Amino acid sequence: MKKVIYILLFGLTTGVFNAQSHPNIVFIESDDQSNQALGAFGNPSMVTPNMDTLVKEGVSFTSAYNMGCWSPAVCIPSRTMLFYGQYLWDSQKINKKNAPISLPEILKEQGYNTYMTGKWHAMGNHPNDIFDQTGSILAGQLKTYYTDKGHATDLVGHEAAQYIKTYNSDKPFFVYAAFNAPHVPRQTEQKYYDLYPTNKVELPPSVADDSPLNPNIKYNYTKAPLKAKTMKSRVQQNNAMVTHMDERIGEILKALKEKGMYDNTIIVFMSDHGISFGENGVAGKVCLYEPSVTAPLIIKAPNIAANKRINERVYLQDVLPTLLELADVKTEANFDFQSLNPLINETNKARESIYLAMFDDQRGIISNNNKLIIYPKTGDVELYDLEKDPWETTNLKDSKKGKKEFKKLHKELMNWQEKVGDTVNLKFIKL
Ligand SMILES: [Ca+2]
Repeated sequence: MKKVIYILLFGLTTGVFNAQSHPNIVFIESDDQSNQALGAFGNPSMVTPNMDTLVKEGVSFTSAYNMGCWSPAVCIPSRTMLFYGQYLWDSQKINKKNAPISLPEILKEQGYNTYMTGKWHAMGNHPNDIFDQTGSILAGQLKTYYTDKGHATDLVGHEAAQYIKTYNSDKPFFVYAAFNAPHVPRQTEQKYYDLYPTNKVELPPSVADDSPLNPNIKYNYTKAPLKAKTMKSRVQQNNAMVTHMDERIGEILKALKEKGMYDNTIIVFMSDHGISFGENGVAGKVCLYEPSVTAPLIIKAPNIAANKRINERVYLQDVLPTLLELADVKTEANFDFQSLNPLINETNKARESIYLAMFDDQRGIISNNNKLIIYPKTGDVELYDLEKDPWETTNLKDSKKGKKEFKKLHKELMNWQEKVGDTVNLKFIKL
């Protein structure tokens, strides 16, 4: 104890704990990357050595959820929730005039230099108004990846790496590098496609060839009947885009190493949400099935566990308060999302349940590995045991277990509705 007090006093008197006491932060976000598109998350066919390194050296969350959407561009809700920390229902009210303080502004207040390059797709203020400096600001939906400054994936990687390599300030930095990859239009070089020949692509058991489209999903980006061949081709393109991006992530990590900053920088990697390639009759992302609604989340930071995998269910946007705590940044801003540090440090458990909502036509809840999906417009109900059936292939609604679980989950769903101000009528839904 004496030693701790001495270090604290020494720090105060010598000014060791000035602006330098906050670590640098590199926050890398990808676009529409599911958990299946990352090698270390359990897909050995993926070539993602740099993301795999982050998994090995950090804490990864294998069941991190995007709460949902009010827009078919699911990116917008996901990123708005991330930057302002409010749940879906308050986030959708955010505009330029009423925007709460955002992540880069909070860090700037604490003495950070803030920089972003890449995709911007959130409500509220323009990046030029909330970051000190910006590189190329890219659209939410690119018409083509081939810009006049090169491939968008290369551009974002090069710009982020360049910012780090040429950084020359006593202040800590926050770099937000937002790749458009692997979002459509999926365009990359042949050498990346060649890594994933379509005859080697394996689709999960929830993809049925020549199957009808899921009637409850409005935004379904394929023709009926759904073809396995088409889905394999999309998976190939998607995975090629991810490997290309992984190389650029490697460039960013290399820049940190060359500056001697790698070990003392907080590095976050996440995607805004996942995507479905035919699972449960869906090609797209506006649904509550696991491949679409979950995405990778990895945090590597000084003084936290390495190679730790947390399977408990969290929200992707829980990373906001987590990151601020890890950087020892104090703020008076209130967040709906919760810090993951108690879970990382094993001092507390995850939430009792995860609530999910897409427009007014899909609601979901997951508790104790049981997942209920309700489609209020049709009254359809699906119930899955995610432990035994992670691909959601067997609807348990007519089983004894299903009937019992429905009551509990339905009640929990209504509790969440009250808490967040969700007015969609679910009372009439029965089994
Ligand atoms: Ca997205």
